[in-house]
Parts: sequence; C-alpha cells; structure tokens
Amino acid sequence: MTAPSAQETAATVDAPAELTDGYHLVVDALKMNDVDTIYGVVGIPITDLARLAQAQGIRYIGFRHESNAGHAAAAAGYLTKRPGVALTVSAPGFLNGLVALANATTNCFPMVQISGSSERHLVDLKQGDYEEMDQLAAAQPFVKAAYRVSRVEDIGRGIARALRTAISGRPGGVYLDIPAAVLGSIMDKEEGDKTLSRLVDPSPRQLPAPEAVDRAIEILEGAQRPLVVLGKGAAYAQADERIREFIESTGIPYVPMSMAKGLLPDNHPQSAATARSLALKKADVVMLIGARLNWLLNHGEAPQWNPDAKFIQVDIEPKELDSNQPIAAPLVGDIESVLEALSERTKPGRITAPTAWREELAARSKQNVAKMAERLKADPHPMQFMGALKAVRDVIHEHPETYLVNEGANALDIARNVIDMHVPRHRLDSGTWGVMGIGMGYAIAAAVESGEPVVAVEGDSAFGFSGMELETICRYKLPIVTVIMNNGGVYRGDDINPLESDDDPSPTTLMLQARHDLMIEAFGGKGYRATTPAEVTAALTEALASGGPALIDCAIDPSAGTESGHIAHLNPKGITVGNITPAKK
Ligand code: ADP
Ligand code: TPW
Ligand code: MG
Repeated sequence: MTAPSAQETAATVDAPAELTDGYHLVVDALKMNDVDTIYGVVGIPITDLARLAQAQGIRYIGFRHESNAGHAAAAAGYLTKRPGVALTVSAPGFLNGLVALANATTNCFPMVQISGSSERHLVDLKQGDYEEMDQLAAAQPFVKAAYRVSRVEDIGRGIARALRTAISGRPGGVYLDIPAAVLGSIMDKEEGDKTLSRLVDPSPRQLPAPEAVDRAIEILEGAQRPLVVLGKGAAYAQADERIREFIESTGIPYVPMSMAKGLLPDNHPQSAATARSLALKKADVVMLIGARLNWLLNHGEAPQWNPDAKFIQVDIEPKELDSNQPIAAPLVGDIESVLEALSERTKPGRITAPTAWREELAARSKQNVAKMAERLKADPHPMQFMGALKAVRDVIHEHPETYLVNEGANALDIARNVIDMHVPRHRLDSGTWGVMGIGMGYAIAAAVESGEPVVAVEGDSAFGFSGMELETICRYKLPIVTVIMNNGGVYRGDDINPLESDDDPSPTTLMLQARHDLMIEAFGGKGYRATTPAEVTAALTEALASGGPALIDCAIDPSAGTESGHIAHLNPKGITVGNITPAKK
C-alpha cells in the first residue's frame, strides 16, 4: 500500500462532512424499499420532496385533487401487492387524501399517505399556524395505523414502519405525518444513511394450523352442495394458480365478487355467477376465500342464503371470523399458504362437488344466460345501458389486456353483469363502501402501473367526482378511455321538481345535454359522442387503437335505470319514499 500524498491527506481532513436533510432521507428510504411511484398534489411543505423524488428516479404523478391521488395510490397497492404511496400537503390536502386512505383501509388495499404538516409547537398550542391541524389525531380513527416522525433521524424508521404496517397481515391504509421542520432538518449524511433500512420479508406468509385445515376438509368432504365465494382478497393475494387448481380439482362451483371476476375467466364452466341466487340459497357448505360476509353478501342471512349453511372462511384477519355468521371452519392464514395446506392434506378425490348440484346450477345458468342474451339483442332507441355496455364488452373482448374501472349505480350494476372478465385483477370498482369518485384515480393507477389500456365505465354522476383528472390523464398521455353512461342524472335523468313555482332541477337531475366529450378536448384528448351502440363500438375501437386519452359520452335514455341501481332496498322506508307531495301555496 502506498502512503497517501500530502495533498490527499489534506483533502480528507479539510473536507466538510457531507450533509443530508429530511427530504433526501424520505426519498432514500422510499427508494431503498422499492417505492417507484408517488401519487400526489404539491404545495408547502412537500413541493421539494416531489421534485427531489422525481430527480432521484421515483415517478411522480401530479393530480388535481388529493382524493384522486389517494385513490390512485390505493389501486396501485391492490394491483401490485406493494403499498401505493400518496403525498399530500398539510391540513386541507391531508383531509382530501384521507377519504381515499379510509377507503383503502375499508377495501383492505395497502397504501401509505405521507403528509407534510405544520409546526408542531404552534399546532399543539393552537397558535394558528398556516394550515394548522393535528393531523395524526384526525387520521387515527380512519386508518389501519397512524405514525408521526418527530426527528429527522427517525425518518427511515417511520417509513419502514408505515410500509410494513400497510402490507402485512390484512392490508390497509397507513398515515405517516412528517412535519415541515423535520423535512427541513439537516444531519450528517453518513449518520443519516445508517438510519435507513430495507424491510426484510415485509408481508410474511401465514400458515394455517394443520387441525384447522383438517376441520375444513372434513366439512368439505361431507358437502352435498358446496360453493366457493371468491372475493377481492383472493384477487389481491396473487395466488391465481392455487385457486384455479383448488376449484378445478374439486369441481366446486364458485361465485366471484365483482373485483374477483377474471380470477378464473367468467366463462369458466364452474362459474355460478349466472346462477348466483340459486347458488346462495341452496349451498350447504360455503367456503369464503378473501371475501367478507358483509352487506355485499347480505351478511350471510336468509332468505338469500340457506339458513343451515355451514361456513368455512379463509382470511388473513382472525377478527373477521364470526363477524356475521358463525364460522364452522376458520382458516386463518394467507390464501396461498391455506390452499397449499388444503391440497397437501386432502386425500386425492375426497373433496368433489356432487354432479347433481353442478348440473342444477349449470341448468339455471343456461336459462339465465339465454334471458340475458335476449335482453342484449334488443337495440331500442334512445340507447339503453344494456346496448351501450354490450358494445363496450364486445370491444374489450378484442383487447383482453384492458383494465376495466367501473362506478355509478346502474352504470356499475349493469356493467358488472354485462362485461365479463377473463384476466385476474383487471376490474376495479366502487368496492366495499360503494364509493363514488374512484374512477379517474383508479384508471390512472391501472395505466401507470401496468402500461396497458384502461376503459373507465362511469355513471355521469360518478364521473363528476373526479372528472378534472382528465387533465392529468392528458398531461401524462395515458391510454385511458372514459366511457360515460350519460342518462342525465344520479340514477335516472327524468325526475322532476314537483313544485310548479320553482325552476330548480330535482335533487337527482344532472344535465342530460352535457357534452362530456368536449371536456377532454379542452385538454387535447379525443372526444366522441355516441347515440347508438354501433357508434359506441366505432368510437371505442378507434380510441383503443389510438393508445391515447379519449372520452366517449354515451347518450342514454334518461328514463333508463332505477333508483340506487340494484340496492334500492337499502333506502330507509319512511312514509314519503316514492310518494312526495309538493307543499301547497
Ligand atoms: P369482496 O368485497 O370482494 O367480497 P372483501 O374486501 O370483503 O372482498 O374481503 C377481502 C378479504 O380478504 C378481507 O377480509 C381481507 O382480510 C382478506 N385478505 C386480503 N388479503 C389476503 C391474503 N393474502 N390472504 C388471506 N386473506 C386476505
Ligand atoms: C362519495 C351516493 C351512489 S351512486 C351515485 C351516488 C351519488 C351516483 C349514481 O348516478 P350515476 O349512475 O353515477 O350517474 P347511474 O348510471 O345510476 O345514473 N357520494 C359518495 N359516494 C356515494 N356512493 C354517493 C355519494 C351515490
Ligand atoms: Mg347517471
């Protein structure tokens, strides 16, 4: 080894220590944990954080409203099985994003919302700082966990903790508060680097106990009319091959929840989706895989369900079990591991769905499919939901890689039935809350994360919640075609204000003549107006071929659709419902 020259020694001794700051440590910690995209809206104190992230190679997608950025992060989490990250400014930006974080938690999607916040000492004494709010306390009730980083040297720990919490066990939304002062704090770079860590096995496998597996096997073996319900947890788990193998080797019919459509192709011979009512009413053993017995499944109650049905539930969250019905065989673990254990411990050929049951469901399916085909054949004018959606379905069939985003009431319920899915995790919709406003955020995430085309089928009301993101779609030149079911209203467009003296539209009325296609043209996208299914077909075919942003405004009969779509029964029944009389003069 040669001795260092005098010049080298001087340089080492005199060099000032290299420094880092909160901004750099946040970006470094995210990169170290493979976060490659951030969805957000900038402002004080996070503008430079977004700039730095971009400069360091993290893709930053800038939105027009934090709810939409948050919904995008949530969808990214669901699609990739890695936490989606949203970035928001203090107080109002944080609160706008919180809706999406809460929705992600409700849907069990892994997401982290990182928000800048105001000066702690001013917030805590309520001295009236710029965008002052105790964000940690505000987030707490709505999220899986909420953390705050109070010292720059805790940034690495805070990010590691937030990412692991979001992704492990039942996934959910995590809030991470980083006050402005922490972002701006400076520390020695070498010391700072030591505070960062890469998560080891962030979402560990969770194996079910062998006796729990044997209990479930025994029940399945004795079943006369077994049924599997696949939920979006099953889609999220990315255990596609295991699920297919279990279903096909046992012959058990299955019903997919809306976002589990495509996990097995909707035209699979064992799909009982088209005989759903009969399947639920008669099944004697029901195996829930990544699906909760919540309102979307009538809480497992009669008359929709067989009151004597035994439930087996595969879920990673033990607290979920018995939440609605007694669970005869809980299988707590991750879906991949549970199905692996089931296949290992089942004696070959012992679990089989009786042929009579399969034939009964198949016969009912055949009848229902024939009825649906009749309805789809009709082509009345003005255009109905069915006509427009059949056209959308047929074009998507030509492009099976297309992602489908779907929200609205009738626009959601009818599209869910008409548009069949053939690929796992390609359908994103209003989910567990039935929330409006996910449309453009989910569509943007699907396009950004996959690079594939996206079709967003939107009720005209639903679209309005996130419509300004058309600009975002055009700015990033994303291959998203928004298809609006424009029936001029929330549910229907023909409601009237019964007060003759009053010109105000009814509460459910929107502008039937609205030209949503012109909105996208303002941002350089391609707009189409379609009044017949043939026009929908032509427009969607051209739009998908172009690979660029487009919007098709479909003129739907304003008298088409029903109040609240398929969930009208959830409206409270006062004496007035459907029988409102105007006040007398
Ligand atoms: P759906 O609305 O489609 O019926 P839900 O959102 O109600 O589906 O249910 C999803 C369930 O899946 C949740 O209870 C969640 O805990 C569970 N889950 C999510 N990921 C996994 C996984 N990897 N393994 C097991 N269960 C999971
Ligand atoms: C955040 C309540 C449920 S469905 C819907 C609203 C406002 C819109 C239905 O009209 P749309 O569909 O989209 O035009 P269609 O085809 O039936 O005409 N705010 C939030 N979430 C919900 N669910 C609502 C309000 C609602
Ligand atoms: Mg509508």
